[in-house]
Amino acid sequence: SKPAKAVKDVVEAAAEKVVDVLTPDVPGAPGSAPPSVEEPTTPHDPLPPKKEQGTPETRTPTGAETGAPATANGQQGAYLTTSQGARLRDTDHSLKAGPRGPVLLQDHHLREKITHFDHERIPERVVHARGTGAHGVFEAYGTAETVTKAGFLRKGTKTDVFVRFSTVLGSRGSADTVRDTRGFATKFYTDEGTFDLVGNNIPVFFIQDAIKFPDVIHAGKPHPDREIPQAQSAHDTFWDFVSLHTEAQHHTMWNMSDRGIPRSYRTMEGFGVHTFRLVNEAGETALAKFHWKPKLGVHSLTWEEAQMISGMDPDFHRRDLYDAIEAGAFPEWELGIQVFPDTPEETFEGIDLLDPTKIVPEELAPVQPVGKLTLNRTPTNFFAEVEQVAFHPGHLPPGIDVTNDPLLQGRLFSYVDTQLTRLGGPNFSQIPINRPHAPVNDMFRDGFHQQAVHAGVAPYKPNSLDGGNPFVAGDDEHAFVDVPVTVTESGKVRANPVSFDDHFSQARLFWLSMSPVEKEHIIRAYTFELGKCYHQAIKERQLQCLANIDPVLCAEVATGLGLPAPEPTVPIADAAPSPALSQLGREWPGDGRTVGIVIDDDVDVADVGALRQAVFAAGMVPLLIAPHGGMVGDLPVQRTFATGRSVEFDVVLLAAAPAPAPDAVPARDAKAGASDSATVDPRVLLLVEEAWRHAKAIGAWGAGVTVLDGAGVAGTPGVVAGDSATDVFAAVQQLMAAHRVWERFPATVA
Ligand code: HDE
Repeated sequence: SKPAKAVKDVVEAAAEKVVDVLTPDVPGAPGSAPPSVEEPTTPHDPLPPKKEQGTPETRTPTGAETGAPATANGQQGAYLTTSQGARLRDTDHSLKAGPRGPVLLQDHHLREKITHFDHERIPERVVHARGTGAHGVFEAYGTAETVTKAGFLRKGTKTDVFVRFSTVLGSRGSADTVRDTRGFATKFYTDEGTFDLVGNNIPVFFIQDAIKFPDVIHAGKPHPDREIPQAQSAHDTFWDFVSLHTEAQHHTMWNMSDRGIPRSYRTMEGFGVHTFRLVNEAGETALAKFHWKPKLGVHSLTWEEAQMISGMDPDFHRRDLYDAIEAGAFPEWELGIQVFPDTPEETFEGIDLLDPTKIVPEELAPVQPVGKLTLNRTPTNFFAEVEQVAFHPGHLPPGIDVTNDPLLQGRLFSYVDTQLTRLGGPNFSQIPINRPHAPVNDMFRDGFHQQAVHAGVAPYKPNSLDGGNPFVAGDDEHAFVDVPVTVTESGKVRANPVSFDDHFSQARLFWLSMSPVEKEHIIRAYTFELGKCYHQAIKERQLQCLANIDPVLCAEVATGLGLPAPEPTVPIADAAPSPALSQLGREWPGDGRTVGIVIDDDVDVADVGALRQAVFAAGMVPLLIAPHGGMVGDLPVQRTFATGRSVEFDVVLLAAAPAPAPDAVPARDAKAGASDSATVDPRVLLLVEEAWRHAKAIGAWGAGVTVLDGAGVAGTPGVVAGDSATDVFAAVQQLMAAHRVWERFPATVA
């Protein structure tokens, strides 16, 4: 039989190998001549930069050109060298006292290589350790010119940017699709100095005062005894803290909503969170909040998808971002601002603008677009760019100033401080990714990892020896001006304004703004997370918080936990919903979406080939899934039934009904009553069932229609059976515009 023959082949091949080693005239055998394949000795040019990668920064920290050739990169010349540039003829063997002798201490190449390796790691970020980044450009519309003099917001100005996206809680190697807040940090290399907009994908924060940051992070990080769970909020210490420190309830509600599990970094909003103070040319001020609006809309995973992806492809978001950029589907966001009058109270419509646990609904203050961000280049080197990039909310250009938000004030200290340890000293702004694109003349000198060779003798002011250089700028020369805001006359206190005491009204506002299906997801998320807690008292205390936000929400979660729903202890707030907070009800472009197409050796190859082209033409990515790898006709197979899983695809199309393969692992029992299930490969049925459960559009034609019957999904909403691939894809595209087939989700609450 077939398998028996395969075993025989393997045994024979192994026997031949054994003989090879023992026969001296075989190359590589003991006593034989050295292998004839030698290391290439003809020099080749160093690796060229990847497609569309520009050259690295060739400016010194003072902004001057280094004189380095435009092609300068980390590897120069064709030969392997020591770090001092001496050419090497061997990096595979250490220097030994004879072939069988001990290794010699004098082997400076060995010691240099191993020592450098030993020190390759730097401390990961204490928060936001897991992330990824991309380069791009920001182009201003000019619409903000009346409120800020920031040069990069002047009409038509183009500014280089680097963006880093991240999760907050997990370690550097943790999974991308965990339930968490996402960081959205943008470095604008403006001509007037670098501006860092260090924001999140959630517009509010857990705490109102920076002094609580270590507390909330200690609570969210893994338990100190066993160091579990990794990158999760579903554990006792997190819910212990947020149920006691109730100002966290609004942010927590966002985390429990679909915002906590984005579909892609490309489909996330971003928020500056704090209120900033803008200053225009005339010196007039306004208060403002920053928003990033994704061109593709705000979309999320379902919880089951997110969990499955964590195992199947922990790098899902990282891969998605790079694949999209490298395929030319450049992600775009509009930067927008909500602008408020700068009044002494610093409130708008009764909302305290200094309280970072509050939003201002867009219905009250529209988000006005001021420019467009396009990410168009992936990093050349992850460590040099994504790991070493250092953001700081205090990196501000003229025209943008801070407010007294006590969270922002604390951040202004933290970000420089953390880089001293993480990047090893005070010269981190000289690392290429952190170098400003504006000239720098800061009179800072020396320190660890100093890269510059500063000239002159007088790094102090005033001086006469360096001719008085450098000079301070006047207002006309684009100086940064600290707005002379009046400071309170109440004296020093460790206290918050009274308005900061309202912890529930905006959590309720968010809840009331959700559609039924979004509410259902929130209920399930709370039920899951609290269900993972061991301490009864913590669950009860969080239920009390939910009772103070909304009795229906509380009752549903309490039922799921098998606990009684408590009565509210505060009056339920009278909150008006903000429809802009819901992710449903609009239509969005499908750029960069993944279309899984099930085929087998019996499909009409020309038909499927044409479909692939149509998918590409729609700006989406087709992936062919077949029983085996390699080719089907002239079609390249990208996934097999063994390597592909439903969660990789935004939509599943069926051109075939592949029969069960002898090696297929039965993924499920044949569904009772479903016809044809035994004739279709169970992995294809599983693919369709999962796609259906995750409310994805499904389409089939020809033989593929059989699969719909087998999976028991034929005729249900969002399942299209048609005569031709073209018709089915057109119908499915319409469904995709709404992101999901929402009616498939049960909704028990109105
Ligand atoms: Fe951060 N935060 N943060 N944070 N944060 C850091 O800086 C901190 C806060 C945010 O991709 C750290 O370089 C304090 C709010 C992002 O490199 C650290 C407080 C918001 C990133 C730090 C906050 C953020 C960080 C860790 C309370 C949204 C990733 C490594 C006052 C507006 C940046 C680092 C990147 C990173 C401190 C609160 C966003 C320790 C003390 C609010 C996106 O300095």
